Amino acid sequence: MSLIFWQFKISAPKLAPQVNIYGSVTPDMEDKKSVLIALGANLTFGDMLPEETVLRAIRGLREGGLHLIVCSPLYRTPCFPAGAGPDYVNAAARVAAPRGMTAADVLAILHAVEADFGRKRDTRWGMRTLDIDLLAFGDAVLPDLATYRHWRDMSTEMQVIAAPDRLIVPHPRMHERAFVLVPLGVVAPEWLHPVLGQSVASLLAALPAADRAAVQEIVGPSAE
Ligand code: A4P
Ligand code: MG
Repeated sequence: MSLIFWQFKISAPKLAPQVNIYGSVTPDMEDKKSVLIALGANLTFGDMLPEETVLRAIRGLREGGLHLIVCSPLYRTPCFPAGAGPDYVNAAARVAAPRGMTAADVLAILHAVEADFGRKRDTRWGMRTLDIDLLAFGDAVLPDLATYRHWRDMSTEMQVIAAPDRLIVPHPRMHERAFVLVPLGVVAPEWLHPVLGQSVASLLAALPAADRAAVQEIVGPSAE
């Protein structure tokens, strides 16, 4: 446990943003694409607190075959929609995928890690022990621009009841959420949204200041 927190502390932005904390990307890894991942949890899994679940899930990404390039600190964030449950713990990671791995392959790894941490899909936007979303797979727009726009432009009322039956990339709501963009701003501030044409840093700056301020970094215990 302390080792995981140590890794988390090393990756904290004040110390060393964009540091490759897990060694070099090997030649069989595709390093050019930004594969960006968001993690969130707001329910305990057994006696495991959401903080620990998220940290262990980040390690699970590696065990699933992804190479972790950098991860953000953990953040405590108010539940969206407001009042629908306890605060969340959120984080983001930038990973490299082995050459030839598709976005669907990456999503399958994310789902396997979610399952390891007791994820159940009962309610859309419901409370969860762990949610891992594929935010971006380089500059891919999947399955196509029209389908991406359909999900992005859906009314909030429809979003609550309708879940996509296929992978949509970039994640259709990533650009409007401080709980996604604040952690992502640490690991990939310059990534350009392939449809909106804006960087993570500029999407983040466009959010209401109150939304950004509500995302609070969690300071882990020291490694000593
Ligand atoms: N799916 C399609 N595209 C993707 C993608 N890019 N990444 C599919 C991940 N999954 C994708 O997802 C529903 C279906 O979308 C799945 O079949 C998946 O294969 P889900 O994870 O089962 O359901 P969900 O988590 O309710 O949907 P989603 O889209 O992940 O929800 P959101 O929009 O991420 O909202 N408040 C705070 N503070 N922090 C949070 O992290 N998260 C949510 C979930 C709500 N409120 C929150 C947070
Ligand atoms: Mg999800």
